Amino acid sequence: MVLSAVTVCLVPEASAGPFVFHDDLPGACQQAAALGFDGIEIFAPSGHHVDRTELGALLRLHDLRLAAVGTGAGMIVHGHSLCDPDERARRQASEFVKEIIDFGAEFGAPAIIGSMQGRAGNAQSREAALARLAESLGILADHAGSLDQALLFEPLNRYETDLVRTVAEGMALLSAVGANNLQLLADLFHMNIEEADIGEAIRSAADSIGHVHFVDSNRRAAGFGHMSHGPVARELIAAGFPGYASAEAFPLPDSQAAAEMTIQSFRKFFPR
Ligand code: LER
Ligand code: MN
Repeated sequence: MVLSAVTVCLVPEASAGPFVFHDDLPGACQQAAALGFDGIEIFAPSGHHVDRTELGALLRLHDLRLAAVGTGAGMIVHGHSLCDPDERARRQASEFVKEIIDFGAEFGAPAIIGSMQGRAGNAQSREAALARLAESLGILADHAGSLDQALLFEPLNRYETDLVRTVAEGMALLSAVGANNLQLLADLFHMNIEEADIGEAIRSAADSIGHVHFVDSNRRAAGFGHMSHGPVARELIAAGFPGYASAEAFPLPDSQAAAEMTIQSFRKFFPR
């Protein structure tokens, strides 16, 4: 069964980012639960920012699960990257991610590597950057595995990275790393830019997809753009996808309306 989730951003530097709820974790939990979401996905400043006792109490109170935790604050706030040519900087990036993996694991949730993949840029060749990224991911997947967790890797569109942009490139990276708990995150916004056929891309990698960012063509809530979610849902359902379709979308026209449109679309495309 496909599960529903909605994002909550707690990173001030990402206050204009594509997250449905911002700042107010108790309020977000209350609204998510009232709309019937199965879980929340948290974008946190670090692995130590959220009070774990308080989060546990909120999740229990609202019967929600923690779907996943983002690591992008490492890049946005600290400039960390898992392909940094400087070994010490790369290790710091890994340490930052490890702390978020530990935080998520306490609640049974995987961490997401998206922007932390970094860019080759002019500092190194794409091949060298991909080799460094693969090495970092191997270390982090082992760490997540030691806590019985998956690790999610997210291809991004061309305006955000020059490393891994498509599901096919993501599959190649997974093969290079060779860790069976490393899975792909399929963000429909990035796929809408990079894939020739989003449904086909999902079918080609269905067994390796562990999480979906459920969103529309314009990065607004699913239902507020022109994406055809039908083929996406068909492929996920046909594959028996057991993970979350998590709304990583702008809070437009506001958080409540974005969350409502998301759950309405979710119920339409993933009926129970
Ligand atoms: C960034 O565009 C994104 O989609 C996030 O999920 C990655 O951290
Ligand atoms: Mn995403």
